[in-house]
Amino acid sequence: MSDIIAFDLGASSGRAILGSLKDGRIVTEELHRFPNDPVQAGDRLHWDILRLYHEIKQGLLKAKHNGVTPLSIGIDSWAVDYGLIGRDGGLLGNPLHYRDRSSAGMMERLREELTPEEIFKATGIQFLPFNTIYQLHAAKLNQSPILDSAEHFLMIPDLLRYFLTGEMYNEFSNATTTQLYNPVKQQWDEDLLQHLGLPKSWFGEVLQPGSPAGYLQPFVQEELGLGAIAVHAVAEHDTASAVVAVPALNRSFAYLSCGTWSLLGTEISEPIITEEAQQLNFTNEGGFGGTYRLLKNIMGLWILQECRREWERAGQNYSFPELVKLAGEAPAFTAFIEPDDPVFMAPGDMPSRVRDYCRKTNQPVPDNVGALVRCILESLAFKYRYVLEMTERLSGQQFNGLHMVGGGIHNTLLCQWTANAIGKPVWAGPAEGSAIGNLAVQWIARGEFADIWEARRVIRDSFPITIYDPEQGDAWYDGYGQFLETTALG
Ligand code: ADP
Ligand code: LRH
Repeated sequence: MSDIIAFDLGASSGRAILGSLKDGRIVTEELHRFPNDPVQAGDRLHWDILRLYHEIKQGLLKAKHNGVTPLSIGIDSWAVDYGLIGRDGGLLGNPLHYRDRSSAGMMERLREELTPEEIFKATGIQFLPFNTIYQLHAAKLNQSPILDSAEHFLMIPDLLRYFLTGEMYNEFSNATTTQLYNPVKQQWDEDLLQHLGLPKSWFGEVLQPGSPAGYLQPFVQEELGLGAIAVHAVAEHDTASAVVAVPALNRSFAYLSCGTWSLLGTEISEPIITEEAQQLNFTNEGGFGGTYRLLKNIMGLWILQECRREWERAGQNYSFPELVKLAGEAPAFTAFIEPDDPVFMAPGDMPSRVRDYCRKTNQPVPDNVGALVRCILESLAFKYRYVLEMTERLSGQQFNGLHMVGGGIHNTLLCQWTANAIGKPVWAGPAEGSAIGNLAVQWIARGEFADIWEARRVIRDSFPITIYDPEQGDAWYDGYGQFLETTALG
């Protein structure tokens, strides 16, 4: 009996995946999948946290109806976002979405008081305008009334785990993404908290991934008709879980976790907190077993998701496979964008923003859906090469290929174009990386796997990996030059 459940909440959708071990292999079954639709209310963009909690309970009920009693469950989600708990134990307000506009400009505001060197030295975390530190600074400056009643700070999976168990803990991998955690001192950075005027008492005990984190509390047991199921803190940052699931055979590997965001980097054993890392705006996010993820965020398939949403609003419905097909039929290398231009960060009319970018950079303006999608996907593939080369420089390693995990690997054109752009093979799989990494950490905690390397070997044997060898080398080499020039990255 090895049945356990991973709840994996991405920025675009969530799922409950049942995992079991049979004959030395992992077998997974999708119990439940649900959209994760943010809610704009007035001028605020929120996550629908109670809906997400409802969906987790639906997942548990579906397991029960299938006759499964899991031995353990774990939750992972996107990073940086949080909720505050008041003195009565209740959630204060609805957690904001990291794309909410209230944190815009806050990184710059805080830099007037603390230098980037000070913040990076304390945390090793990349400067992203929506990091928790800037969200909390915004709440302070806007005199958010919930700060007055708050007693505890919980990140999204901490919060959902708390709803299930009644116990409050902060999990390590997610805690590091706040840019408030000091990986050298291995604790919340008291100087930063003090500077921001945030009480230290809000920030609780930090659990390592793989730690026991309680049991379903009696209310939940009664409501769902279930017993006291064990809950584990897994690598609760979805990217941390995704990297656990990279089926690498040796310690030196590069990965691309490809979903709403594209996270490209390598796994290291000590954070690299140097001037060069700061200059290149790399991050050192905490992982399983004391590892760190040296990586950079790339805007990713978010741009395509938003295009699709905009076309849908205009009454044109395209599935992702249809969009990929149209891109494949469009002419190559006609226009590029810099995917990480801040103009692509906020939700909105993405096709117009892509066209405006091309117009402003004196490129042909993509005038149909296929051309526009091709422009986005080729630009992403080239940006992957750019960041892979930076990762090699910074980590002092040479990679002979790139592992891709996440829903983005269903986009076979993107996988092939990434191989073409980097001039090295892409090994794609598994698509449900975060959920599988979540399961793996629970099995390690339960003693089913000796360590992460055994888990990775079993993952490699259990899920198909598609190999994309680079093609059309000369054309993609020239295309990269064109990309660097038009995006001013060169
Ligand atoms: P997240 O966890 O961030 O919500 P996922 O890892 O689920 O994201 O990946 C979602 C993305 O994967 C979508 O935005 C889409 O671009 C891509 N994708 C998913 N399925 C397909 C498909 N069948 N064909 C092409 N792309 C796909
Ligand atoms: C990917 C992710 C990423 C964070 C972002 C907020 O889902 O967790 O690692 O930077 O969401």
